[in-house]
Amino acid sequence: MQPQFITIEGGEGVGKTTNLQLIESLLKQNRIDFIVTREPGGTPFAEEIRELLLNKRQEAVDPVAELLLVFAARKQHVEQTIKPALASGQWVVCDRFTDATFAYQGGGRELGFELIEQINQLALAGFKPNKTLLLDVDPDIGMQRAAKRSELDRFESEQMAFFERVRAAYRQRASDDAERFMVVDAGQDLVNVQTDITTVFQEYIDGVTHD
Ligand code: Z5A
Repeated sequence: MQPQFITIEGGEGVGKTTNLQLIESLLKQNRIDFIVTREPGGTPFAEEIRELLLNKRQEAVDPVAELLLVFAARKQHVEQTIKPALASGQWVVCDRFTDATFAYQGGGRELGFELIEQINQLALAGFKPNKTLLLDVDPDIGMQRAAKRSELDRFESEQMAFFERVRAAYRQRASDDAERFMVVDAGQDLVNVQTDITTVFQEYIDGVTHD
């Protein structure tokens, strides 16, 4: 069985953190050895870049400068954490990856997909997840959830139009690569969201492990 690289994506307050725990328990039930990691971050160096990206600051951050920092962190993470884990036979579950860059920098910051694809090829040469769970929710609902949870970071402090563009870009990615994406309606009650995730995720695990 080929170790799988799985990512979880979605806008603010979609419930990635909440549902990661469910995914971890499904993998354990299926006796799969795995690590959980996140982006931006996943190594000490990349976690420092995460701080730079998320901290609120007076200075306006140029969108391309932000994009290059995201990929600097990602390259380090892929080489130091993700590829070694996969090579040792472990599955990797990652909270956000390159689809987030298409959504936030491509959509939210309006840099478009082409520039991101070019840098993606340069940095990662086509390396991408085997499966991606996209939790999709209306940004109004997501932001209400995120605001209840903690102080808003630099991204969460954006205007609603930014989050609408992020959502549209994620949905575009999902329709462009429908085989890789599992899309779940995360606007439902948590019980129903988790029922849907369990169904699609178990089906996916069965497909991979019974090949
Ligand atoms: N970023 C970027 O710009 N470009 C990139 O390439 C990458 C990232 C990789 C950090 O991400 C930021 O980096 C991110 C984009 C940018 N923007 N921001 N901010 P992050 O993943 O660390 O941050 P986040 O999006 O804020 O994720 P989070 O803090 O982990 O939130 P979440 O996982 O989506 O939600 P949650 O904490 O699980 O749930 C939020 C609350 O809602 C919580 O109280 C839950 O109990 C509740 N909840 C969850 N599901 C439900 C349902 N179904 N019903 C009701 N309530 C619910």
